[in-house]
Amino acid sequence: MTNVTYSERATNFNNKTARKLFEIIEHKKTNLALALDVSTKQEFLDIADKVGPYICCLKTHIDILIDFDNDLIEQLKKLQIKHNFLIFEDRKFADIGSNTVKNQYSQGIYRIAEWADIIDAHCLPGEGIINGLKEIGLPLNRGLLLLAEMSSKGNLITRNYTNSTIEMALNHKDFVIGFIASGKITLNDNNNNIQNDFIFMTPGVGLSNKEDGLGQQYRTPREVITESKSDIIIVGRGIYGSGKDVITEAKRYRDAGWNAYLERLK
Ligand code: 5IU
Repeated sequence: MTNVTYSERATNFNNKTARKLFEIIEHKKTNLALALDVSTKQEFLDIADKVGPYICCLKTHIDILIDFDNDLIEQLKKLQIKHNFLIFEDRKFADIGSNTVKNQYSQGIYRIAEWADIIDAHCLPGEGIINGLKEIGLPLNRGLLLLAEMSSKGNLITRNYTNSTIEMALNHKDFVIGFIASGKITLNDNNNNIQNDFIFMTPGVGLSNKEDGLGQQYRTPREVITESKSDIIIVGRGIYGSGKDVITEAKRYRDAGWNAYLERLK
């Protein structure tokens, strides 16, 4: 089960965004997602252009940018076509499903639904949040990730909460394409099919640091991909942190992530 290739996994999904993500991973031979939490448009576009060739997915926090404008989105879309990656807005929706999350997703100044292939949500409000987001996202062939676990120290997510999140995902396999988690997780620790039917993306990945002093906890690509059997490593400051050459670091993480995957396939 854990030695299934990314291309084989793609066939388990009807959702077009999920299939596209696996295609990009296999084509570019990278399971690296860049978490680009920088505050200016220029820095954002510059790093996205430099790192674009080495990633399958660009994870944004669009509300961090101090000079956000519509041109940024136009430029980002051009880079997406140039380098072939998906865009994941890590918005972590957490409000009630009705008009609130629907409007947060499609309206406001960011109009996330127009440009983000992937979004994520907490299931704390109940299944309505998925229904609300799905009304907007599914007609656009978008995909949703559910927050099943978090990498930060002392987070309040319990095993029961994770299990309930998985159950909600199973009811919405057309739109929920996967989870943010520390690795491949299973329902009630049973070895069931969710491992192949969902994408697992893991933040809190670093080759040098073990923590950031503010609660973030880092594990290596090998721990995440080979041992915990996740699909995608999400790396931020390990690549663009101060004094780092982003291209050198992006290649280093891409190689570490891909070699960890090849090791798992053996
Ligand atoms: N992120 C986490 N942990 C989580 C979730 C999201 O770190 O559990 I859910 C986000 C926060 C940041 C990125 O955007 O992933 C990690 O960035 P660094 O690699 O710079 O720590």
